[in-house]
Amino acid sequence: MQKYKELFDIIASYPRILIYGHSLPDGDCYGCQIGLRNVLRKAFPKKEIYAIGTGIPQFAAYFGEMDVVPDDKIPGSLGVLVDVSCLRRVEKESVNRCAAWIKFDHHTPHDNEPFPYPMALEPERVSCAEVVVDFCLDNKLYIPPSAAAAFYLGILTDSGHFAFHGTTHHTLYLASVLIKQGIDPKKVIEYAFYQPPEVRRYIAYLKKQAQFDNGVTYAYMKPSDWDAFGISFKQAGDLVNCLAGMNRCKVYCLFTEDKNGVVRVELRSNQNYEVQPIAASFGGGGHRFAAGIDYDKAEDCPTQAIIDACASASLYNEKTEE
Ligand SMILES: [Mn+2]
Repeated sequence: MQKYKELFDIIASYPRILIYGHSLPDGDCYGCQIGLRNVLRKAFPKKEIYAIGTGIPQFAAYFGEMDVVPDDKIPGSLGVLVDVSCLRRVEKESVNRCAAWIKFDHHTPHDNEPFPYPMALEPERVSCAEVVVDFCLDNKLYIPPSAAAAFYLGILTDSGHFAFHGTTHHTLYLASVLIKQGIDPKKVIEYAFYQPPEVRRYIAYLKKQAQFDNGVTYAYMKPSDWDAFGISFKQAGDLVNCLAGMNRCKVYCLFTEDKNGVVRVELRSNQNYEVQPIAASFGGGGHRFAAGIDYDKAEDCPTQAIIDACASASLYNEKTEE
């Protein structure tokens, strides 16, 4: 594909490549960063290629460590964004000091999240890892087993074990290509969906706190709620999918407040109600059926207004598109 070739040529023209992802990295973001780094290191052994950000520390021993890069290495580098819509949403602000930028992404585009640089943006994909793997295949790049495992992690987590809207025959095809590279799919699943006992205990509590109103399942969790279980803000905020099966709801949403007042809002629908326009109307973003909003201060989070907006979410009719 022409755009994959163009992105490859840009990567080929820089001596140093820095791969960035979004804040609170998930399996898709981390998997794309590690996977693309390991592919490019094989393709370009003379270049310096780094994955920058927090990654998922508890996965590092199996899938690979993130890199720490001295500040003076940033200028002159190509910044490659994966699974993130725009520079503002990148986890590490050093991205702003790169010489140029490209991205691989699958977020629904929005005017508030401009990216006026070369990119492969494919919002119909259930995971960004699929975009990156297709880029590798199209350019005939060797995918080492370490990269294949990381990409497989990305596909598995963003597709919810191949269950979410956007999973296609091509998703499964790419999964089979990755497995052929010599990965252990069972091991990747064990990592991807492992929940420590304290998280399982918190999930039981979270479900008890959840409310159901006007077709919306929701819970607002304060620091005292999750801290008592010995889990982190990120672990607590990642659990929106636990609310999915509780009621037959249009939309389910999880509000998680951090100790410093930050509120993370996650909106989902498994009944084809569009949540991305709702998130965007409150300054957030994401995908058609999975989106989020962040607030720096709890008092700025209009909890009831968000719940009300979810109650009047519109049903997506695929037939009217294309
Ligand atoms: Mn993703």
